[in-house]
Amino acid sequence: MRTGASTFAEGVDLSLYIIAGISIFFLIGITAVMIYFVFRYSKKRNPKATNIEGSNTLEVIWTVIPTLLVIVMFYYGWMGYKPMRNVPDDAIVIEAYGQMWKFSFEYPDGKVTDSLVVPVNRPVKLNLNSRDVLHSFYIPAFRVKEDMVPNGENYLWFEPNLPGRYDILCAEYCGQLHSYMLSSITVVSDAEYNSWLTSAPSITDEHPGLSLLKQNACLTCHSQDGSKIIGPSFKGLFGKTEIVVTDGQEREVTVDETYITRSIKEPNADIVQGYMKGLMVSYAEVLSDEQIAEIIDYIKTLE
Ligand SMILES: [Cu+2]
Repeated sequence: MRTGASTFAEGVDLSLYIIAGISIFFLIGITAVMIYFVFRYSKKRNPKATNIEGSNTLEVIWTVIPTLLVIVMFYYGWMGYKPMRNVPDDAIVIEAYGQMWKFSFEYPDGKVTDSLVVPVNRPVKLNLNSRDVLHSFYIPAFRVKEDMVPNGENYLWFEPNLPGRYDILCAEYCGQLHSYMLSSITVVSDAEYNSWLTSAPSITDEHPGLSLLKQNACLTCHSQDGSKIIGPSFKGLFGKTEIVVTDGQEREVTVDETYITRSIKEPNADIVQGYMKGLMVSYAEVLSDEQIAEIIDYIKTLE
């Protein structure tokens, strides 16, 4: 039976089936014996309680058998896990970044993307980085999951063996929009991979302001098409008149450079009517003034 889409799938699934099998066997066995005892030794059938003295034979049996079983579970678990920590030397190395709330990837040639494309039957190593809090990088179809630790180093690798498109998820609750942390990995032939590498646009070919919005996951909360997500849309924002709440007082502002800059650096100073306070953190330390200028320049184009 074919399971999963990487060379790890077989080992991981085998250990899952063995552990689940043993657990189900004991769940059914223990429940059955328990129900039998309830009837067989009820007060009606067994009015006088029996005093049972110890039994060495039984003690040995229920010590030795479970010990052997947990050793079996450990063995298969270990055999499934061990190859995951030994990266082949010829693996393609890609930097993977997690941040609230998106993933991004940097290929060896500097190409930056928000989803992965990899060739089939080739080992791929991902260096896992976090730009803010703990995230967990999870590709269910490949049976791999590892934490992305801020200021820490971690990695995972896999060898996809079935072309297709698979989900990438964050498996560690990382804040309000954790469930928006979705990406995908597409497994293609060697030839398709090479042409994708050279032809598909990198995020770096875009307007630098848009790249910054993507890299900093701004677009998770601010749409570009006028739809309302968590924060106001960027569409038609520049030059617009907004009613904002400042220190509990409503006031009217015209969206200009100063207003956008302040909203990026002190997002909770002015809250646009109809939106919630406290959902955005300050980007004063993250974005330089030049970068903020690029973003504003890009927002101006969204009429
Ligand atoms: Cu996350």
